This record gives sequence, C-alpha cells and structure tokens, in this order.
Amino acid sequence: MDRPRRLVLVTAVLALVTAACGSSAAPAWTFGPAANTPVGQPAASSAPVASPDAATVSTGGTIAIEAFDLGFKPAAISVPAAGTYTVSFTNTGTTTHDVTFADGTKLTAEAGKTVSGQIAVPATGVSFICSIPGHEQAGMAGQVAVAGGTAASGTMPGMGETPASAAPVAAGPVADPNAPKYILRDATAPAVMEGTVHDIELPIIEKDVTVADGFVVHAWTFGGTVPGPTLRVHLGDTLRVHLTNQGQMSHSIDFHASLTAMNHQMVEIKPGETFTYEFKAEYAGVWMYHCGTAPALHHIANGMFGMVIVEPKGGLPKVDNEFAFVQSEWYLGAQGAPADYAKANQTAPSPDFVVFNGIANQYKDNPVAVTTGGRVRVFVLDAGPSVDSSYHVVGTIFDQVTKEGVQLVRGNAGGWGSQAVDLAPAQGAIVEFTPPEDGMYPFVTHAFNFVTHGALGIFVAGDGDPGN
Ligand SMILES: [Cu+2]
Repeated sequence: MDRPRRLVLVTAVLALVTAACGSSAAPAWTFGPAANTPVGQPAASSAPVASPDAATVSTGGTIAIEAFDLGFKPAAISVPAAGTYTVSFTNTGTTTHDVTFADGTKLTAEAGKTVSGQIAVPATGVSFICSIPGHEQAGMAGQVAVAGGTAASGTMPGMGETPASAAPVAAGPVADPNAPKYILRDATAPAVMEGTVHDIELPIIEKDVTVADGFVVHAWTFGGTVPGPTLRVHLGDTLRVHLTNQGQMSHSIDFHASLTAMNHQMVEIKPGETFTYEFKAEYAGVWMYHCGTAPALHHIANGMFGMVIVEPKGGLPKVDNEFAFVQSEWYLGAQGAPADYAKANQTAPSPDFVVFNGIANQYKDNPVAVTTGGRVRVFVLDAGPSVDSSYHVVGTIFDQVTKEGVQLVRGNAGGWGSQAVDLAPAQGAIVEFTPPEDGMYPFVTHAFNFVTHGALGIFVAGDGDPGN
C-alpha cells in the first residue's frame, strides 16, 4: 500500500476512535433545546371545523369530556353562554391523557380515572387538546363553542373532520453547523450474556440526540441511546428487564421475543415509576423491542426501539467479525424537538433520514473494519416505523441467511446464494458473508432513494486497497 493511502486509512481510524470517545467539548449551537418549543399550547392558526360528535350543555351544567385512545368524546361542545363551567374529565383510554384549554387550564387523568375542575369560557369559545406529545396530532383536539357567539380565531379542528394524516406537514429544519457532533455507535454485536437469568436495567430517558450532522432530535430512548442496547441471550434464558421511567411522559415496552398478554406486561409506565418485564426467550431470532404507548408510531419514530438476539439451540458458531445494525427512519420536527408526528403519519412515508443504528451516514464517515477472507456475521433489524429494508452488502454474496426463522444454509446442495435480505418493519435476520479480497464493501438498503438519505455504511477489508 502506498503511503498516502495508508495515511488516509489511519486518519479514518483515528476519527473513528475519537468520535467513539466523544472527546471534544460540544460547541454552542444556535437552535434552542426542546424546552423552548413546549407542547401543550393549542395552535392559534387553525380554522374552526364542525364535528359530528357534538354535545350541548345546558345553562349551569357540567361539561363532560371523555378521553379515549386517541380522541375526545365529544370533540365539539356547545354551551349556552359565556361563563365559568365545571368540567368532568374521564379517561377511558389505556394511557394518561389531559385536557388542556387554550387559556392554559389543564386537567390530567390517569387511565380509568375521572377528575374535575373549572373552565372560564369566553364569548368566543375555547379550544382544547391533549398536551401529551403526539396526542393532539393523532386527533385529540376539540372545541367549546358559545351558542350564538363568534368562534375565536384560536380554535382547532375537531376529530373526524381532519384526519391526522391530512394535517399539514412541517418543512424539515435546516442543518445547524454548531449542533453537537453525533456520538458514533459501535457497530460490534455484543457477546451473548453469561448465565441463564438476566437482570437488565433499562432506564427510559428523554434527551437530545444528534441524528445526523447538524440535526438534533429530542428523542425518547431506552437506555439513553437510539437504538436502545442490543440484548443477546441463549435460547431458553429468562430476561428480567427493569424499566425506570426517568422521562416526563408515560411509556411502555413490548418485546417481540416474548409471549405475554398486551395488558399484562405492555403496561403504561408513568414518569418516576418502575416496572419489570419478565419473559423467557423461547424462540431464536433477531427480535424487535419498542415502546407501545399511543401513538406507538410517534414513540417508535422518536427513538424507542432496539434489538434482541436469541441464539439458536446449541449457539451460533464463532466467526471473525460480528455486527448489529438496526435500520430506522427520522421524521424531523424543529431542531431540538421530538420527531414530527404528522410527517411520520403520512401514508406515503417521506423520512428526512433513513439510518443504521440511529445516525445518518455514521459508518460511511467511520468505516467498519472486517477481515479479508474471514466470516462476517450481521444481525440486522428493520425497526421502521414504516419503511422496508433491503439489506445488501456491495461486492458480497450472503451464503448463510436466517430471516424470521427461515434459513438459507451455507454449502447447500443446490449452490444457492442471496444478494439482499428483505425486511418489513419489525422483521430481523442474520446474514453471513466472506469479503474475498482487501477493499471497500458498502452496505445499504437497496432502495436507493434512502441511500442518499443516510442509509449507507462501508465495510473495509484489510487495508482497503484491492490493488496490492
Ligand atoms: Cu414511549
């Protein structure tokens, strides 16, 4: 290898190491954190829309509002005159909801509970939403109108008239050159855990995460990273996952590797609460875990997912290199804000970034070393929330594939091979290949419109130069 080439590679390796250590102090960046863009105040610009789900309250009566997952009943309420009314707010949903009026009055009810309070209804009426992130966009919006009055300009569309998927989609933010540098995710697959019973601490943490050069999301995470940690166990092991919700809103967890009733373990974990989700890994595979709190689309789109590897009976044979890649999408809101629910909820998804292990292009900028002529094993999961993956490694052929329990076996009698593994959201696979010579082997989803949106990494075999 000539000297300049070697220098380039050394520089790349150094960059990888320093990025992994997160060494440099974060520069000040110009856009404020999520706290500067609070949720919970109804928008002031939407035009009023009548709802078929309407109710009229008599003079001196009580305004009764029911919250369900995800909407209000009724969403349009008429009162005879301006004045102060008692509100009885009942939550028949499975997760905490609130009713937040345009003047800031807020009543919060846990699942199955009723709370009451008072609201001063002006002559122009008052709009209300659920202020929990994603809930308004999913349809939790309504309005109290005064009979004969003029609707205020600050009213909102009622549920049923404006489907969330038809809501206007925000333009993506502009890259901020002063945003904190992303923290490179080590692509190496973890070793299988020792023993047969595993107590795993998995705190739920809401924090700012740099998801691409110049772009910061106020993500919701398992364990403080997107994706959450990869958990690797033997078939038949018991996992006791201890969750502590350190965030500001309710979350939950759903392990696809488990067998359990939804209302047994996929329960709401309120801020400050702890919960232990216990299951036995009875089937081998590459499994997804994710938050299932409504709207699950928003919680997954904002970072709450990860991979569980359950090794098959007898374990996997040792190979030279092992990696874990989770493909997912980012639908950006404002800088430092959570992912944009309306954008994620389009029926034709148009993500800002499609990424491996949470960050656009991180393994293009920091190539991953593999052994020439060695066996490389990749655990790959498509976490979505909505886009498929066609995982392909340029210049290689997969000679061993296990996808959702179906196997292509190396050395099979017909001589069959595989070029790409197709994964719908929530599907996982194990692929194996051998880099035949020193050189570069890019890995992508072979839907190339997403390669230009961050779904690109590079394996470097040997010194990266096939010419020597
Ligand atoms: Cu969540």
